[in-house]
Amino acid sequence: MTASRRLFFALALPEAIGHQIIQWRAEQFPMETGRPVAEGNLHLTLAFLGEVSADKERALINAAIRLQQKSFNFALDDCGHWPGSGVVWLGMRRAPRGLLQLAQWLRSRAARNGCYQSPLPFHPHITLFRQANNAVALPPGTPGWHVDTHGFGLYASIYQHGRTRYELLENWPLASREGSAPESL
Ligand code: 3AM
Repeated sequence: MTASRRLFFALALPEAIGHQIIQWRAEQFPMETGRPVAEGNLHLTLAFLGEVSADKERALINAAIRLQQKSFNFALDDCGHWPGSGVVWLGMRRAPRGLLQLAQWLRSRAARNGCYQSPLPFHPHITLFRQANNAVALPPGTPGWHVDTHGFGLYASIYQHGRTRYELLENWPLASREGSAPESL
C-alpha cells in the first residue's frame, strides 16, 4: 500500500520571471522580513488537497485530465502582508476569470473527493516570505510582471532534512485562446 502524500494543484511561474522576482525581493525587503521561499518553490496555489491516499490521488488526476479550461494571463501587480499567517505575497489587483474558474473547479473536485477546502475566499497569490510575523514595510508597487499561463500541475510537498520542496507529479495544458499568440514562455 502506498502511503498518502501531501498534495496541491498549482501554477508554476516561468523560470525567467521567478528569477526576476527573487532579485526584486532581495532589493525590496530586508533579510529579517521572514523566511524567504526558495526560487524553485515559487508557485500560485490553486487548491490545497492535504494528505491524499493513492486512490484519491488517482481520482483527482482522472478529474484533472477531463478539465476544459482556456489559457489566461495576468499581471503580478500587487503585494501584501497577512500578519495572521505570517505571509508576504505577490498577487494581482484583478484576477482573470479563467484563473478563478480553474481554482473553483479544482476546489470543488477536491471537496467532492473528501479534501477539506477552506471557506475563506480564494485570493490568488505567490508566497514570497513565510514567518513574517512583524510589521512589514511593503514596496510602493511591483514591476507588474506579465504571466501567460498555459498549464497547471499537481505537486507533492515533501519535507526532508529541514526543508520543504515541491515535486511536480503531473501537469496538464490549458486550451489555447482564440487568436492568442503561440506559447511565448
Ligand atoms: O504558498 P501558498 O501559501 O500559496 O500555504 C501552503 C502553500 O500555499 C498551502 O498549500 C501550499 C503548498 O504547501 N497550505 C498548506 N497547508 C494548508 C492548509 N491546511 C494550505 N492551504 C490551506 N490549508
